[in-house]
Amino acid sequence: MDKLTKRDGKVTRNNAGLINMYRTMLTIRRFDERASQEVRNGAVPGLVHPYIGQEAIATGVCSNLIEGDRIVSNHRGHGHLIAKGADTRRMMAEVFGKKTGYCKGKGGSMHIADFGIGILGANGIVGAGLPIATGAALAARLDGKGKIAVVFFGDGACQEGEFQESMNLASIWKLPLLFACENNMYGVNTSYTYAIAGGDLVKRASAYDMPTASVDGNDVIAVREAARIAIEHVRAGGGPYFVEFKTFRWSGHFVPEAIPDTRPKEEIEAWKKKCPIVRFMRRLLEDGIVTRPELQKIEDQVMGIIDEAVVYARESPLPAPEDALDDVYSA
Ligand SMILES: Cc1ncc(C[n+]2csc(CCOP(=O)(O)OP(=O)(O)O)c2C)c(N)n1
Ligand SMILES: [Mg+2]
Repeated sequence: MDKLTKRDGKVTRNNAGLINMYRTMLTIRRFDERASQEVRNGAVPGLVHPYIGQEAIATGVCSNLIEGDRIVSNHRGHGHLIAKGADTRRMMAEVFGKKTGYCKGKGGSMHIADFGIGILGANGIVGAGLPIATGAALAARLDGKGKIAVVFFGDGACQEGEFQESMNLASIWKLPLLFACENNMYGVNTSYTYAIAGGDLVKRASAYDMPTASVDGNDVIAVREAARIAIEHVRAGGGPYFVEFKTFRWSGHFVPEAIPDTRPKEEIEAWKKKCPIVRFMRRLLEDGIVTRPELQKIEDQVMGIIDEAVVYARESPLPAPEDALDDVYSA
């Protein structure tokens, strides 16, 4: 394996950038650990879909984005939002259903959006982000400023009609869109090997006449490199690109654990050994990018950010009953 300190192809492995990616991955992990804990403690109305185990994907992909690029997320969206720069205090407040949250406490975890920084929203409807991102990519093309859209979606979303429609339109119109498919092997408890005809998402995407790749989604450097190649193609006007990131979700489908997790225990344990954060931390240490005390400092900073977000969320007011019909589409 190449040392991270060397230049490899066009990837400039700048130390600050690498450390920043590590900090982002850790922030995502600690955010979702804490949000899950707060749900279990009863502090949160509703539920959360933890992104724990998949942190390398949002982090590696978003590290290639520039101002003005847009992302569309899904129900497992906290990681995408943090990697694109969302404010963790307003995110946590939304998870807590508080007035200071991104949707004034009326949307919850699955509806967080921040248009100002290009986050067009998480989404509770499986597959629904795909046509939104296709529209965003069309808008980017019409604007002519070289911006792109990225849509994050799971293996389960590939069985929705919106997947087929979006892939087709993006291809015939050559839209600047990256399809970032997070294949975490299951949709709830259904294995993708059962749910996907032909068993191969890349083959399916190729049929829409776009370039494809399939990479280890638990290796942030591999993710970043695959996304860099794809985004370069997309930004240059080459049309859409499909990348499958193979990964695994550590938790049950959502927290609280109302649905029994029937995935094989050995499979879960085997994937935990491929923890994207531990793997990246080892590389950073081995290649002399960080020292253990520096890692501890990052851990302390991240815990401080998460503690602050929880205090902010706890101390914020609930939305007022008289505001219930404001900011909603129909009443
Ligand atoms: C249209 C639609 N069908 C079903 C559901 C219920 N549901 C929520 S998440 C999910 C599984 C999605 O799997 P995948 O896309 O692989 O994402 P993952 O949860 O694995 O991250 C299902 C079936 C839904 N929210 N929307
Ligand atoms: Mg899945």
